[in-house]
Amino acid sequence: MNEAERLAAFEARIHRGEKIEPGDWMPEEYRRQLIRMISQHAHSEIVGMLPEGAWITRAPNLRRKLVLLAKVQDEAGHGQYLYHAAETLGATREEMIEALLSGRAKYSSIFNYPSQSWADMGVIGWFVDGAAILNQTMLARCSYGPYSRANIRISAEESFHMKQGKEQVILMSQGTPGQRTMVQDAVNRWWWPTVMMFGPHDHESPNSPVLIRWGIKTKTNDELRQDFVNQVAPEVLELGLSLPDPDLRYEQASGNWLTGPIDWDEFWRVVKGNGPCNAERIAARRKAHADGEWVREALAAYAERQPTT
Ligand code: FAQ
Repeated sequence: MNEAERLAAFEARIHRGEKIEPGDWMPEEYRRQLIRMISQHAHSEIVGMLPEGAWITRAPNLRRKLVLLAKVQDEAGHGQYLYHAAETLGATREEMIEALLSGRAKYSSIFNYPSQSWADMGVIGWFVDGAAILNQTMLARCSYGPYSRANIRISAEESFHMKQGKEQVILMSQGTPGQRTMVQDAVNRWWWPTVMMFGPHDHESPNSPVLIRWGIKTKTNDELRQDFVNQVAPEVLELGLSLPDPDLRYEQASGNWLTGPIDWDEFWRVVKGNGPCNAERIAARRKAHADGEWVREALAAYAERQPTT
């Protein structure tokens, strides 16, 4: 088969709903896009441990501590599944980690915001994991087998994360005046960054057309963002909380909750490394990597001493 015939056969497989597996022929651009997306996703899970990890020692009781500990540990596991999925495409772990630690790699903008109170643990679980689930259940249907399967598992775990967060917000919104103030403040701070984390509007999303053509994304950034707002906005209002958007309104004709304009300048500032916590997040990952040096050395020495078969 020549190149054009290979591409046509590849696209026909995707069209039939078949999964593309690691050894299969694929266009170089399909491989490049997947490595880009999966490694960014893996980095997001690993960096995403930091805002919540900071609150493990300050959990108000043992049950909350256990739940938060399990959640943060799950995020580490998600990072591992995803790095493995990217490795099946030829990316090495060392290259990916180096890209993260040098600041070249992207990871989700959302994790460059600080977690300022215990209420943030509830709101992150509900909003951020809720947003991640919408994105990841879509990616669980993607055309690349290893990424699709990783997202099936991740989504199941995220759904527990989302529920524990929502439960906390519900409880705090019915609690003391102090707790209500704390949870309202967390909602105010996390709403817009979560709305932004779905990425730029469709007409400004350079990667979307090829990702959709090859079945990597099956919904666009704006479609997923709209699903999120439709799902979460009425539930937040139902709890007697407000959202920091004076233009938010329900549109009868479309059945959609419409937001006011998104501050894309803020989004790009954060993506380009100038958000409130970008430097702190990278410094924390560099320190963890340096602290783990002796473990990597010990593993390499152990592997060297094993008899070769
Ligand atoms: N942050 O052309 P598009 C989680 C970049 S996991 C930073 O629209 P695309 C779990 C984008 O990379 C959350 N950069 O890009 C958890 C591209 O730059 P590039 C992460 C962003 O790929 C919960 C440029 O802008 N999930 O939360 C962002 O078609 C709680 C142009 O954009 C994933 O990574 C952003 N928000 O769509 C953990 C899922 N948005 O690479 C702990 C997989 C866009 O060309 C606690 N990824 N950019 O230089 C995706 O679904 C997609 O990559 C999107 C972006 C939707 C993120």
